[in-house]
Amino acid sequence: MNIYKQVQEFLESRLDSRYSSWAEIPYMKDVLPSTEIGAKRVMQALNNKEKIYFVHDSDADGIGSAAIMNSFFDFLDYENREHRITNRKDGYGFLPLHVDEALKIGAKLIITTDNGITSKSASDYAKSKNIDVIITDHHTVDQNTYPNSAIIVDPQTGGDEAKDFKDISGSVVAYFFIEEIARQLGYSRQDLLSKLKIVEELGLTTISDVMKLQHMNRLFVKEALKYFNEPRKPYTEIFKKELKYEKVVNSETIGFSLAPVLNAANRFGVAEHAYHFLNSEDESTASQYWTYLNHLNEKRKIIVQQYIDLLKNQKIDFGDLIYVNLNNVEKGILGLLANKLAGQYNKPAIVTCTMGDSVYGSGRSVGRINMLEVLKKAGLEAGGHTHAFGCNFKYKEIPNVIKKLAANLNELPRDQFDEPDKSDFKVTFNQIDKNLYNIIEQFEPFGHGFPKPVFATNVKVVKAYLFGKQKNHTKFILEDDNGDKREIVAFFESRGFKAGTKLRVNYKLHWDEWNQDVRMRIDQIFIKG
Ligand SMILES: [Mn+2]
Repeated sequence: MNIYKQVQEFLESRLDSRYSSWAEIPYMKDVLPSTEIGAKRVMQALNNKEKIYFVHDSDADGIGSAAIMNSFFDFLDYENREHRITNRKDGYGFLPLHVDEALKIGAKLIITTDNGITSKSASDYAKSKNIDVIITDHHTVDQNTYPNSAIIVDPQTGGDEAKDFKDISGSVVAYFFIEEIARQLGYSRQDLLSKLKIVEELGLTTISDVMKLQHMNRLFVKEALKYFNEPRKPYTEIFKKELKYEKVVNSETIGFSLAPVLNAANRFGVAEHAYHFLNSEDESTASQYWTYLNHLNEKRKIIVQQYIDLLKNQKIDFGDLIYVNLNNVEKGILGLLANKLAGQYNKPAIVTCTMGDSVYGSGRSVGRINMLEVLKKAGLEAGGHTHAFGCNFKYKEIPNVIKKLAANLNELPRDQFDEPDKSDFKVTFNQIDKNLYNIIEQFEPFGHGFPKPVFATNVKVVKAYLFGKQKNHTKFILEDDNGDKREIVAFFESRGFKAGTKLRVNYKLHWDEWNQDVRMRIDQIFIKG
């Protein structure tokens, strides 16, 4: 079988193509009955002209939900409402202080988006003050801690019939919720989608919250990309104009160039500005917010780099663990810093900050190491994922924790620290051409849960040189076993390779808009001697 056919069949077998049109997607009320109950409560609020207070999370998904809610209630001409984008400095998500704010403005109903499922105390407090709460969220939490005093519209709390709704962003949950309100008001899904310009946010948040690009999520991203490339809103117009080299907005552009900029505002406690950017009424406003958000994003990069420089003179390397505790640091920086350190040392990294007599932090793993298990084995409380997690412990326990974690990591087989080989096809350079790229392109969008195919080739280094402002990228001329030479780039690869070195390179194909040609971009390098 030729490579074209192999790649085609491979991608088809990986793809979950259900719900490729809106008509195929069930109504959320049919798989999660609380959707209908929550919407009825909103109908009551609309009829009685009650004040509604929205509490949105502060990351890109939270502000995407805010934009969706805003657009819907504007469409309904319902002005008796206020919103709050949570602030990381106050703690995570919906808190009792937001109930106090709701009381102050005389709200009778609170609706959360992209957060709230962990907010039992705030929800109970609202109940005690006769304020009803509707929680719309997509996070998971232990059933024992559900905020049962609220109406919970979170597919994660639903049964097996809701399983296809368990991998959607918080903004998509918010959309399906307003869709039910609209349905009760007599609007069909098609009516609503044609009246609200919100598909952009459904796709954007699917990418920014790293949801799997399978089944209905693919529809959201595809439709969003259509409108990102033919903008109908000031912010998408500005984003497209600001793209310098890429020209075309795709899932990678959104993931690498838009989502981090929106999240930068959150990290500095001014997520409200990201919300204003999405809601800009004209291009000049959108442009000003974009400049400001970009400035924050650059500032974030500089701060991370400053810490990296500062840490060069400190003891942070404890055998198989990188650990550092900082004081007076923006919490939003911890994960970014851990990520950078883990990459630099190729060891799991934890960065904490002091809070009273405890430390609170964020960590990143490397290779195949499941850090949640390593932490658990050391008797530590942790949450999150195997490779990106949060943890906390007592300040005085720091030396003990380092010792235990380093010892546990030291017991692991060494190959656990290496990335698994991600290649899908072993090829020679003559098999890589535009036709192959065209086949792959038909399966866009790619991303989490549906990655681009990875090609592997045995090569010899002809030439390798570092480039970029910080000289941290490598441009290679590589020769394969047939003697074919190709120029290939490896980003964030600064080891430096001598001519003649034998390697096995894993790479993905990209389209180069400038030169109208296929480019290879290296993901993994294995030295063969
Ligand atoms: Mn989210």
